[in-house]
Amino acid sequence: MSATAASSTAAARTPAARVEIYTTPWCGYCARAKALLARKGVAFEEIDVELGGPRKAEMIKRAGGRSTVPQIFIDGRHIGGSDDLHALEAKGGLDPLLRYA
Ligand SMILES: N[C@@H](CCC(=O)N[C@@H](CS)C(=O)NCC(=O)O)C(=O)O
Repeated sequence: MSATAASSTAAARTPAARVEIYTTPWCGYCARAKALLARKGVAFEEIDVELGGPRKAEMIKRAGGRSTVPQIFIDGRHIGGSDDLHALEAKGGLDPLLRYA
């Protein structure tokens, strides 16, 4: 593959943004959100809130009261859940937030 072709695929680029995703292990929406990020070559920090506790409380506070998983943050900005992430991607709003190098 030429360098030009490689750089035209999202997976070949490296986003600079910090992506955090609060999840639980058996959550289909979480899997869907993580699959989208993985497809785009986005590294993310995953925070498992299955057991509740302070990280779950932190998630709800940061998400403005939303308690479903996943909750996704890019550079500290609340994106929402899996549907929100996919909607953002569909309208072309995700890549600018990811700050691809
Ligand atoms: N529309 C939401 C749905 C998320 C959702 O329903 N997550 C489930 C787990 S897969 C959940 O948190 N259920 C617990 C609850 O509804 O309180 C999204 O796209 O993220």
